[in-house]
Amino acid sequence: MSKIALITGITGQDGAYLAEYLIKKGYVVHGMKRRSSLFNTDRIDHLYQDPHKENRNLILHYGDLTDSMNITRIIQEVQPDEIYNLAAMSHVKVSFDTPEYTANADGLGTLRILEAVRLLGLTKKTRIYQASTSELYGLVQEVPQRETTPFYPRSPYAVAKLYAYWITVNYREAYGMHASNGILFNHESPMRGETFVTRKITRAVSRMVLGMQQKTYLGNLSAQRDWGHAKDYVRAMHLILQQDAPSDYVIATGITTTVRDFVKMAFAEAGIEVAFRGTGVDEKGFIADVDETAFAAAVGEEYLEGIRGRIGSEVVNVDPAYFRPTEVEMLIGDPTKSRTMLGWEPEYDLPALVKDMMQADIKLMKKDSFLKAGGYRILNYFE
Ligand code: NAP
Ligand code: G4F
Repeated sequence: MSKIALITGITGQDGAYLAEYLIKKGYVVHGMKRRSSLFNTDRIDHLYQDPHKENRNLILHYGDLTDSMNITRIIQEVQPDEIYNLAAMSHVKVSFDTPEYTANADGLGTLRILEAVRLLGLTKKTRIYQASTSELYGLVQEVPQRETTPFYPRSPYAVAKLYAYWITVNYREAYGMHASNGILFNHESPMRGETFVTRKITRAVSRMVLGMQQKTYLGNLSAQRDWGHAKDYVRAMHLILQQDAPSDYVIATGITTTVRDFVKMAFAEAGIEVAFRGTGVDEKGFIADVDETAFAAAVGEEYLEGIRGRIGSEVVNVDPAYFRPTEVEMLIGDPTKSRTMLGWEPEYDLPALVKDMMQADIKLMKKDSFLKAGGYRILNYFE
């Protein structure tokens, strides 16, 4: 018999990678997706199966974390062996604009799942993974951050996730449930949402090298993050639920990098050296040099003329609109427990992640006729 998994947030970055991973492992995967006026299944379309096909291994259900009746019905129908609760309003800056909704979905949503499993009598059958976050460490109390580091959340998102973390621990202790938190540090990929900083950068740099955009505006360039690849991190989620006993694990690379250095690395993928001058809101990034051989190999000879004319010009400005009311300045995780207890090792380091994202975005921008014609997907200015 195949194992049955239910993934909330299956249409998101992690949900898509996890669904693919579990299907390859022989699972039948059920996913919760939200009703939307536009298709929101781009990331899992390659896994989609016609509902008329028998023995499908991917089945989608309409649902929402804010609707407990809906959650209970889906869990009752699916009778999952494993639930991966990945759904969330996951953007830290947006959570300052939608604090109540964020608390409802990200905090209470987790309670609704735990309580449904308990009321349905599935506490012994169903294992639960809760998508906890390094944002819990916020104003960091220890460097690097490990499972025992005290939390100090710095956004409505992180505070909602703090509730979700502790209610997961509480249901584990109160009812003996196999419920675990993965405290995941930032993880990125070519499927990352376009308003998170890494993808915003790789998209913008790809457009700039192709002559489609002049510059990009960023917020806090000195923020430091421990960035890994989402493909590696979904393997850790699965490993956590395969352990005999539930527990909480930090999943991280152990290396931290500034946003500024991520910008330099993204441009370097296209053979371009970017330097920064000035400080604070007056800091500017500009093209210092171009390695034409590397540029031609990464981008294409036909774009060389355009980039030559841009040496010395500004490519990054700071816009305070992207600053957060309370910022998380630095995150760096200590993955010792996950390495020793789960045997988890990431395959991608940061240079490999940046390469993967840049190659995918250059390809995407080249083939997207809408973007090429000057169209631009509308981004909320404040995200
Ligand atoms: P993501 O790309 O933003 O995906 C979030 C998913 O949640 C999407 O499928 C979204 O649906 C769904 N969703 C949002 N609100 C919902 C609601 N009220 N009801 C049902 N579904 C809802 O996020 P991600 O990067 O894959 O992250 C997955 C989880 O890990 C999130 O809980 C996030 O907070 C957490 N996390 C992420 C990171 C990271 O670096 N990526 C690190 C630590 C923890 P739509 O597609 O319809 O929007
Ligand atoms: O890419 P970010 O928006 O990710 P953030 O805030 O770290 O949150 C992500 O990782 C968390 C794990 O720690 C997840 F729980 C959460 O769901 C999400 O996936 O911002 C990273 C850093 C921040 O310090 C931000 O201030 O980049 C800085 N930044 C600088 N300029 C920017 C920008 N962030 C965004 N989104 N846009 C900018 O223009």
